[in-house]
Order: sequence, then C-alpha cells, then structure tokens
Amino acid sequence: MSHCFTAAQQFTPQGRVLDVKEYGQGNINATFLVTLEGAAVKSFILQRLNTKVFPRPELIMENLRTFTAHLRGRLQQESLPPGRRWEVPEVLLTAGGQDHWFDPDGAFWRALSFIDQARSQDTIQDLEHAREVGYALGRFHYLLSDLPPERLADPLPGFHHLPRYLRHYDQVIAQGPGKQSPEADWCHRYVAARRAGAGVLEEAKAAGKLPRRTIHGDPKVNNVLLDAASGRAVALIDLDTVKPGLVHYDLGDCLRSGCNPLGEETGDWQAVHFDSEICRALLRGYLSQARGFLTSGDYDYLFAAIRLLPFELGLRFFTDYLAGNVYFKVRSPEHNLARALVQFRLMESIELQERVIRGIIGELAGGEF
Ligand code: ADP
Ligand code: GN1
Ligand code: MG
Repeated sequence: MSHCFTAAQQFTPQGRVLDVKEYGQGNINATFLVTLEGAAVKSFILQRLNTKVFPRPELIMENLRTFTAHLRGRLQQESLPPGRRWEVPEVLLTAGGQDHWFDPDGAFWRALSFIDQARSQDTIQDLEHAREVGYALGRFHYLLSDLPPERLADPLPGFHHLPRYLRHYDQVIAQGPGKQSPEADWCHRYVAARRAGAGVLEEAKAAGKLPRRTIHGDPKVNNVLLDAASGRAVALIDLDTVKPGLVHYDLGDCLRSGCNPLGEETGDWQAVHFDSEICRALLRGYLSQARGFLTSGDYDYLFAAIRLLPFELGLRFFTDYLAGNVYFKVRSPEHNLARALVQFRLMESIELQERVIRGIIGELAGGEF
C-alpha cells in the first residue's frame, strides 16, 4: 500500500482523497479504488504497474492512447440496441498533464476512469452470462478489427508464444533437479507428453494462414464488466496486453477461463472440467459480433486454440513455480503448482470432449444458432 495515497492525489484535480482501498484479484499489477469527496466524479481506479513484467510501461500508455481513441471514434459511428451501453476506460492525467507518476521508490502509477454501475465475476454464473462474456470479446475485436495491429507497440514480447514458454521451461529445468513431489512429477510427465504439436498456432501464423490482428491478450471472465442491473456486458477492461496477436489467443484464453466452472483458483483440481454448454453459449455471443471478419481458416484453428491455451497457462504457472514464483503473485510457495494442475486438468477434459467441441464449432461456423 505504500505511496498509494500520495499517488492517488496526483490524479485528483478536484476534491479530496477520502479513501484508497485494494481492489480486484489480479495476478500481476496492484489495483486500488480511490474514493473522493467534494468532486463531481466520486471514484477512479489507480494502478501500480508491475515493471518486472512490463519493463516498458510507457509502451502500454502509448497503446492505450492509440486504441482507446480508435474505439471512441468507432463508437461515435455505431449505435447500440436500446438497453445496451459500451464503455471504454479513460486515462486520467496528473496536474502536470502526465499519464503516469513515479513514486519516490521508482514505481509506475497510472489512473483510469471508473466504470460505474458495473460488476465483475470470477466465474460464469449461467449461460446468459457466458453469452455476454463472448459478446464482450467479439465486440472488442469487432471495434478494433480496422485498427492495423502495426500501429501498436509490443509491451510484452513473447506473450502467448507457446514454443518460447517451452524453451523457458527447458532452461529452468536445466538449472538443477528442482522441486520434487508426486504433483510436480505428474506435471513434468504431462508437459513431456504434449509438447509435440504445441507450435501449431505459431506455425500457422508464420505461414500466413492466420492473420495478425489487434487483440486483448487477457480476456478472462473477470475482465468483462457487466451492468449491475441488467447483467449485460458493458466493458472489457485490463487493457495492458492489447497488442498485435492472434484472435485465437483471446478465444482460447476466454474459453479456458469461462468454461471452467470451478475457476482457476480452485483447490480441487481433480474435479476440474470443461463445460461444453458454456463453450457453445460463449462462442454464440462472440460470433454475434465477430462473424463478419473471421475467415474459414480462423475456424479451422479454433479447436487447437481451445486446447492449447490452458496448456500454455498451466506451463507458465508450473515454470514459475519451478523458478521460485518470480512472475505471478502467490499466496503460498505451492500456489503456482496448484494453478498449473487446474489448467492441465482442464486441457485433459477438453481432449476427452474433442468431438463434441469440434461439433459445436462446426455448427456455429455453419451459421446454426
Ligand atoms: P489486474 O491486472 O490486476 O487484473 P484489472 O485492470 O483487471 O487489474 O483491475 C482489477 C479489478 O478492478 C477488475 O476486475 C475490476 O473489478 C476493477 N476495475 C478495473 N478497472 C476498472 C474500471 N475502469 N472501472 C471499474 N472497475 C474496474
Ligand atoms: C495474469 O493480471 P491478470 O491477473 O489479469 C496474466 C494472464 C493470465 C492470468 C491468469 C500479463 O492476468 O496472462 O492468463 O494472470 N497476465 C500477464 O489468471 O501475464
Ligand atoms: Mg484483471
């Protein structure tokens, strides 16, 4: 919490900071809700970016400027059906007109407008919620589908590049025998059995079969805000990983988060499963917005993405566990191992349901709603 109050004051042009409290469940950055008194706007979001993960936070701010301006331009041209709203967080400035503030310890702080009358949930509550999460991702991709990805910088090189994560894992295990337990041994065997074929998305990208587009990078369920009254999706937040990539990374990530009813933090990893009905509803919501810009090649790689994104995240958690928990925030030394087991189990469940999931993709690709 150190410096958070002073940081909040930097982004407060009017009124007085009444309260600063920790907010959200993020694994990387620190998020705070600031409450003001005597100001027209009563709250805003304050974040300290993790500069070990994002060594060039200025690139994140530059990207935010570029794509939020694009989104606003598009939103002015588009009308939404009655009862729907769609919001984009705004970057707040300091008194000196800067989009960030360095505290005396050198930490990087920035502030965003608060999206009001909205809530976020860690897991999907029902099929209507699943559809809204898919809608939010589809809408985000749709609104950015005409922003050339090369206009964005890359604040996190290698993000979602599975062959690179495998190389990093190999480097970590080459450093010594590491931690041993039945669970860790199971994870090592798991990775060994599945690493062949893990490059399929990257190979398709390199061969020009899948286009680079502007993507979100981290569309897990709790990054979709829902209107507090109607439950309709109103925003996709957590925008630090918006950059050039494959929509497959986003779809795979959104589905691995949404279709795991026990959630990625469950301690009961053996009970984890992939819910194919949630998958169907989420994809329907997505395609209601995205059908117009997807190619048939995009559909061809969808199952691979659904299967590989939990593998990627499981591998990232497991490698971080082996490396001493240097990337993700943890509550105990074994936390990343527990998270890895959840993702690996989820992937197994996807493999067991391959026929069903491919059937859903086929139905929806064919326009059956
Ligand atoms: P993290 O990278 O730590 O996940 P997020 O940007 O997702 O950080 O913020 C954490 C939580 O704070 C979100 O899940 C959401 O509940 C809330 N939040 C973040 N930004 C906003 C915003 N602009 N308006 C309203 N709530 C927000
Ligand atoms: C991290 O910051 P947060 O919690 O939204 C991670 C994502 C993972 C996610 C898993 C920059 O996201 O890639 O999918 O944890 N973000 C980064 O919960 O690595
Ligand atoms: Mg988040």
